[in-house]
Amino acid sequence: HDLVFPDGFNAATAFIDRHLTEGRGDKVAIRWRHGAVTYADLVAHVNRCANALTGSGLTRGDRILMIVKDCPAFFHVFWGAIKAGFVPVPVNTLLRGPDFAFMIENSECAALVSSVEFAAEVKAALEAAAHRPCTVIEVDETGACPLFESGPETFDAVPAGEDQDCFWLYSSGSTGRPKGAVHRQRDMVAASELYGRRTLGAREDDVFFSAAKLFFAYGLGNGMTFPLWVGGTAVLLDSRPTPDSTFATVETYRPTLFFGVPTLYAAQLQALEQAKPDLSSVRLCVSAGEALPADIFRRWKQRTGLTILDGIGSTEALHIFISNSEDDIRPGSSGRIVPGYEARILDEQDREVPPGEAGRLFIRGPSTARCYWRNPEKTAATMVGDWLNTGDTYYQDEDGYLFYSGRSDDMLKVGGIWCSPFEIEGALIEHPAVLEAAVVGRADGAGLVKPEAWIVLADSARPTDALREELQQHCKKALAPYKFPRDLHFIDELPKTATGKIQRFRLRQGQGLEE
Ligand code: 3UK
Repeated sequence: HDLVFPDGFNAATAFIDRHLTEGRGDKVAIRWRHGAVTYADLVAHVNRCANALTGSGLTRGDRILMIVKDCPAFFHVFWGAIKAGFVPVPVNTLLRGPDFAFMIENSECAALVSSVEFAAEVKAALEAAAHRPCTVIEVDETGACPLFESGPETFDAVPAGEDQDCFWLYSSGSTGRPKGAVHRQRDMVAASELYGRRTLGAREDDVFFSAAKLFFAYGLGNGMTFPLWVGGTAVLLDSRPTPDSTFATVETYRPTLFFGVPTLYAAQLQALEQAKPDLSSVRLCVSAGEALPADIFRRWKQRTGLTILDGIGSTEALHIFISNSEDDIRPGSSGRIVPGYEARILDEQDREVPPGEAGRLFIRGPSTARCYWRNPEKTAATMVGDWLNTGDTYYQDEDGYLFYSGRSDDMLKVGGIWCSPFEIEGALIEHPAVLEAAVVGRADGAGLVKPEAWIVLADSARPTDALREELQQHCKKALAPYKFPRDLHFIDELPKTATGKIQRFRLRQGQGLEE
């Protein structure tokens, strides 16, 4: 890659401070339902936050756990932390108390900043966690927070370096706890320039609206780093992205770029049978998180006239590394490698496979995470030299287009978000009616995977629809709500091998399994 970084590079200078010297102070950086934030306001709030965090006794490299909804305060805390030499760790706000408790302990965060909307789960997490952050701060519904309501509006960035730790993002695996992917100061620059500007074609006059939230690497790029990199405007939605809420946001704020996941595009297409929203401001749509079925691409084009660019990214790579582009689209494919990244598809003996043959996808590039925090085994399996093992199976055709053909683990992507079948099984088994449970992914009519549970009931329980409903509610309460099984099948016994291993492929095929 051709990116150059000055000695002592601090990412906040490139994404925040630069806008004042470039004369963008009066331009709107962020719009949402509680108002607009200009670039000058943004710089002032970031600096106040940097001062307040520095004054609260944190030391360099300390983690700041962020359980913050999409609102300007997310920007202020994230960049204030980086500018002051601390490490922000934004986490999935849909998770539950026990998940947050694990992250508090694992990160040993010195501070925790959370939106008031998540107060109940945060309280439970603080009570359960063995580690206690010394600073605990709440952001109110309008985005106000004591960290940046007062204090000096200037702050000199703490010198860092392009390869110094900058922020973390947790990524979940099929087994075990989430892993903190440690990203460096250069990573957001690399993703914003190589994918955001050069591949997607993001520009200063763009208005960005990401239905994917900022705590996902996908949303973090779409909704924050790309707009800040090109000096554009970000539009934030602080509620659940539904067809209604996303259409209303497009009509109100007239974004030029829209970022969604396949499940949302499918739901929007269904809603468009009735609704007639004005989408005329949008020039381009992007999809990631899971493969975009070619049929959704075609129907969206037919209905709206708009192109969806599918691209694959990951938390560990920070953003998209294989992508379609506006003048080079192959529906059903993830596209070509983004210039600046390299891809290798390997067989079981680590030899490169010929075109047309599927293998394990490895990538290399300037935005990949350094390691997983305090997890040498998972780090060694994933960060192999400077190559990243994506865990995906891909093949490349003769023309260089790359096609997704499954995962090499049991992980499911549901609405673009990771979902471990073992975690859902664990929640089901906690219910007294359940003796055994196995969860597999099943594609719905649009070709998108949803969790499906196969359950052996305890002797005392009867297989009724009421029990199905109860088990679904139980999962929604115990887990992040998107993880509940959409279908439940009761069976007499789970298909197993002679050694007692559940035969998931038989459940996936659903063959010969009497209910
Ligand atoms: C899967 C895809 C096929 C694939 C992400 C854009 O999804 C993101 O990050 P995660 O860590 O998940 C990564 C995994 O998700 N996947 C993502 N996009 C696609 N599979 N086609 C796609 N277009 O298994 C990958 O390994 O949650 C997406 C930008 C940043 C991201 N973090």
